[in-house]
Amino acid sequence: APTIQRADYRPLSWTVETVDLHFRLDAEATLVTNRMRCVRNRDAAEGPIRLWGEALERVSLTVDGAAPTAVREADGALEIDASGDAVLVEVVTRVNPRANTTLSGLYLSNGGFFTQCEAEGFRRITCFPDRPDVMARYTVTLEADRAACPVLLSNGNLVEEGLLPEGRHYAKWEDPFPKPSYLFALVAAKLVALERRVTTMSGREVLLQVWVEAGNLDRVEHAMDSLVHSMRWDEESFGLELDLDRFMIVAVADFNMGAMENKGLNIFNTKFILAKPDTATDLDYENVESVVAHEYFHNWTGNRVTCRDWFQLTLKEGLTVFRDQQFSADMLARAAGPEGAASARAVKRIDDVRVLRAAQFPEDGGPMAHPIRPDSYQEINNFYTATVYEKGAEVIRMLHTLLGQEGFRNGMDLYFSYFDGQAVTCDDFVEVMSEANNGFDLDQFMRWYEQAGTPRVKASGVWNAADGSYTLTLAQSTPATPGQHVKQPLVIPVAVGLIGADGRDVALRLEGEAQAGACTRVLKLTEDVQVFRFVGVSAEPVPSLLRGFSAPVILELDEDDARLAFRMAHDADPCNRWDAAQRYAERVALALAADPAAVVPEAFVAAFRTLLNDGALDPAFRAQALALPGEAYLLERMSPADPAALRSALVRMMRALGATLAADWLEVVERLQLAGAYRYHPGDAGRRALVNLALRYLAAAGMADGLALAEARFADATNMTERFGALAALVQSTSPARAAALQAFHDRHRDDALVLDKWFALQAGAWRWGDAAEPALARVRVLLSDPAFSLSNPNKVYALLGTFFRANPGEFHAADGSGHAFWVEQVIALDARNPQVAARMARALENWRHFTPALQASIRPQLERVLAAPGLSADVAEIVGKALG
Ligand code: BAL
Ligand code: ZN
Repeated sequence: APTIQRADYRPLSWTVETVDLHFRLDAEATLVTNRMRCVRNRDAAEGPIRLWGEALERVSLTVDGAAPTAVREADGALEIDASGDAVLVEVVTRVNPRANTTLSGLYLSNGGFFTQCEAEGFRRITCFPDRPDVMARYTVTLEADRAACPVLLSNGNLVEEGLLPEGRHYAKWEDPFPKPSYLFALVAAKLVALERRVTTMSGREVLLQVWVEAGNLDRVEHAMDSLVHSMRWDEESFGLELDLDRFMIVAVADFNMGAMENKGLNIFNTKFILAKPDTATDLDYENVESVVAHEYFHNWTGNRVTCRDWFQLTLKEGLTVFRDQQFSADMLARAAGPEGAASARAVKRIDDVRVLRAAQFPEDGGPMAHPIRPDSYQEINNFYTATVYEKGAEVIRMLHTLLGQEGFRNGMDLYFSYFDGQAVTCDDFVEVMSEANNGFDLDQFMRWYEQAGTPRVKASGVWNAADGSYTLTLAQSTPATPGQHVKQPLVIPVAVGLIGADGRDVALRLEGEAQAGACTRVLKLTEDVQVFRFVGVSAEPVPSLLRGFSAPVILELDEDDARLAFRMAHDADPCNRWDAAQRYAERVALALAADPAAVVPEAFVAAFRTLLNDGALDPAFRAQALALPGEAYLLERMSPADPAALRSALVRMMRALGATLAADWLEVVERLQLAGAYRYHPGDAGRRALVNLALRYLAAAGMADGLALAEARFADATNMTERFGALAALVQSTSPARAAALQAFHDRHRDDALVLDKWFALQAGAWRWGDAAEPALARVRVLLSDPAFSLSNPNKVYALLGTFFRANPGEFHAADGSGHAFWVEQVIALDARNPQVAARMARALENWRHFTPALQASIRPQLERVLAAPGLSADVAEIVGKALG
């Protein structure tokens, strides 16, 4: 596929003012009549009207009612010569929703019609200048069989509905706001809604609806609450109000992404809507809340102000992820109450950092490395990445840190006042942030948008007893990434604290300052190397750097084990306290991986025990700090990456920590186990998380008491968090109860697709705990033929194959290459149905060059096989081509 360059952006010669769409919905032959008023763009070079179309049959095309005089096909688009300043183009297309297995464009799910248009799905429905800089007003008429599709929805307001002959009916919708085509949506299905009426900050009454299949109506309350909370939060935090009279969310079981922010008609993967205690875990509840918020927040950051082109994706995604992270932190803090608020925020921050390290750091270190604002792509669907989203959010967070809460808010206000209703760029955003803050210099900061790769900050500190000074030297560098060999220094906010021997923070005073100030301060690293001198430091301090993970960098600091243990016990910054535990665990894991005879050091177990038994610490925090670092992250830190050796190390660590601390873990279970009805609350969730972790360690170590507890808890659990936690502990052990528990879980939830996803994922992710244990691949192959499994449903694919490929490296990279051969089979089978999903699975091997020579030798021919497969999609070709490139 051709490579598209950011630098090649040109405005279109013709844009669209209004679109009048008529759908005659039919499962195999839907007729789409599109009447659009095209207007000449005076700001662009002269040229033809350009309309993209894909996977559709063009039935007719007229311009001002007549056959156009000149029509050509060029670069996949129709080019129509037109004269004057405005013309009416009518194009009629026929599409086949049933045959559309890509889930992009118009497709069927369980007999209903749904759409997904971001990024380029609208062109699979009708011919259109399908780019985000074409913002038009839409009127949509849907016509369908009344019995099969009693509910007909589209963007905006319902203006008309009625009956038609032959059992059909119609509905007409009007969206008052101009929007890009990627925000178009329709739903025609058999659904029911939970409704709520709320009043916005300006006193308007609005109707909120969450639409689901009738059998799911008992699990939408939490999504509705989340929506109401999101609305309030955006009003209070940013002064942003819902701008429509009606806001709809629809849940669908077949969906490529998590959810989609279509104007006034969000469409969601059921996974991020449906939640009730018996079927959803605390994590599911949390995810529902944050995804509902994310999509709702897009109404302003994405929809009212949108992206000029797809290279600007982080303009809306990074900003909206930042907003949903702030929202979740506020919600958790509020629920935790004044005493628990700080810890609840920290736990959320740690979660976000964990995701960034597990998903984004490896991306930044591999063949797909790209700046948050990429310079080129072959297939835009491949760029809905952890870099654009999560690192993008970190970049916004740094702006927030540099400008302060108020400065950031002023920038946001100015952003909306300048750009409401427009399609803009990341430069526009950063410039307005500067303008709203007295011209705050953000020129160098823009490099965060330009450079790929995770920067390293190397820190060293020297305490001088003679003059009581502490000199901190910070040096930054960013490794070369594909196509980008030379890197410039970035603006890196480094939040710093100095911990005294008593474990308390020292009040900081930089040389030249009159008096000491706060205990944490943000140093601005802008050069390759910079020296900061603190004075009035009477004893040698322990530095705590990058507090709150103040920048998306890798901090390199020489710390011995004793220092890490000290920070695990005393760092006042919870993020860094967690990080100290992670660093210590990483060190032990890598040492064990390098030496099969090595044992887990006693000092490490002791440091772990101190944290575990620190009753002053929030259980949620302890659960975070005592969980071993993720395998994906550790593999990235290992050179060469050896998944089998790492797995063996982690097994030994789990067993040692489980066995040596058995009494402590058992006490945790005893003390923290909850009775009473389930409620989704951060305090309760933290306790459940720590108890589940305790069971994991005990079961891994094969402790009889622990296994008995897990079995009992599995049998008696009154909610999914506990039931699934206990099941996971049993599955990750040699317990003979394992198989029966899996079967019981399956039987109990056999009709629940989302719960079965958990069942698939648990087995695909299982480690091998005994010599006799079945390899995960053998189990995955069996499950592929399970009647509940389907390659057509993305959730199933992510649960079974995604978990095996991405979350079970110790098994996937089996030395005999069986996992890699299986990967080829599955990627090719998926690609024929759904290239977006296939490409996500394909990414599981992109960092193959980090692996041992033996694994590289096993993987390379498999990548080559995929690349040579006939009819390979552009999506997978880009991933595999770059991996081999
Ligand atoms: N815009 C695609 C889904 C999301 O990021 O909200
Ligand atoms: Zn988004």
